[in-house]
Amino acid sequence: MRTKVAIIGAGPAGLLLGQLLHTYGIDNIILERQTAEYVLGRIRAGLLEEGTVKLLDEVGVGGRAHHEGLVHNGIELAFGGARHRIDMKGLTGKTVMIYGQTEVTLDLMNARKAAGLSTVYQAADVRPYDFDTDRPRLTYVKDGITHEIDCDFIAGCDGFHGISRASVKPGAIEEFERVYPFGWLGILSETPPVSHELIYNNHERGFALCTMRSTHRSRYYLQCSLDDHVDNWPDERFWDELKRRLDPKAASDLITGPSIEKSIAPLRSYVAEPMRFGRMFLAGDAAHIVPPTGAKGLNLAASDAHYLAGAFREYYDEQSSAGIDHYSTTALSRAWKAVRFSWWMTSMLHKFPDTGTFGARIQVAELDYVCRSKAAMTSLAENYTGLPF
Ligand code: FAS
Ligand code: PHB
Repeated sequence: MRTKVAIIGAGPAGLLLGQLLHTYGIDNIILERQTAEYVLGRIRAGLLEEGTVKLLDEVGVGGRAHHEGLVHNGIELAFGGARHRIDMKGLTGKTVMIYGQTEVTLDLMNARKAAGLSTVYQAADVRPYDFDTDRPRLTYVKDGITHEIDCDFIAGCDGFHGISRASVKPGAIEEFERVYPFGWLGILSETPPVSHELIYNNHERGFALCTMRSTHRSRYYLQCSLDDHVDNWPDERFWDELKRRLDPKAASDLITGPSIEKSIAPLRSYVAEPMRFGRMFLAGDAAHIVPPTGAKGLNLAASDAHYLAGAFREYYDEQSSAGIDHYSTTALSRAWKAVRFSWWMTSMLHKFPDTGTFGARIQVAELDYVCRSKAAMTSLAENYTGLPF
């Protein structure tokens, strides 16, 4: 079989790239090792930048997000028992939207299916070959049969543990990483959110985040140790600990209920440079990982897809390689700014065992400065709502 662009991975990066390419009339196929149900079952991101919503609109998939998504004008930072609102819309004119990654993925999957585009789920043992030549190809196994795909380009949208980055010769990649000494224990509950906007809590017992999926479905996170396990956290313990980390009003307003999902995610910052290897390009978590404190992971996957689709469009429509030659530089420039912001939010809000009481005072001083300075609040709001593409 032959196609123009072979995409590995049906997460947000791969699905959005595939839909953008379809919109530009560029033939593509997606190879996904899991089932669609498995991909949809992963509970991950929940917050979209305006730029990401605009991309969904560009591929005709934004309707349900506009109907069901919650537009937020601000967030709150809580420390020392008080909450401080950052008026993002007032400071930058921009907002964010609460709309779960699961819904984004479902909308993109449905659009792809409706357009009759090729997606191979349960594609096992995907292997990219000859991407350092002008005749790259992929093989994969489906129902015990090995298939081969000849293509012009390969897009590695297969996440942090995918095959595309792993297929690059080690000397060809420079990696930058910071692993944080804690994780996030997340819970999903069919309960009304404690507040109409997100609350990021710095507390001496550890970080806590109050977020949501709708007006009747809440998501909460607690900083936890890396060797912790979900089994150590029955619902009652989770709710008790969350109340201890919230300000008094939020603690008294909190409505608890049975969890419908509970999981622990490790936190790391990671960037692989470059994001292009001949005719194979990395996008999304395959190239970079951010701690979710800045709500950037899904949104970076979207901006990578935007840059890469534009580069392929230039190649096919204008016979120009300028876009593909500049893709890595352009995508890394925006990715590193999101990596910095996510690191800064994580450093300011979490309990770090090794920085002691001095570190805790520095955090409170930084939070106090941010919440009193229009310039500092504007900088936070600019980054949180998403820097320009
Ligand atoms: P994804 O990992 O989503 O998708 C990659 C796809 O490739 C997967 O479907 C995988 O099955 C497939 N694949 C992998 N290897 C393959 C192979 N060899 N062959 C074929 N297919 C293969 N971001 C936020 O902004 N906010 C959050 O709160 C947040 N929480 C997160 C919680 C967790 C537990 C995790 C892991 C991530 C979280 N993220 C969050 C980040 C997350 O949303 C990612 O940024 C986002 O999924 C990136 O999308 P993709 O790059 O498409 O990668
Ligand atoms: C979420 O809703 O899952 C979410 C929102 C903002 C974050 C992290 C996670 O910073």
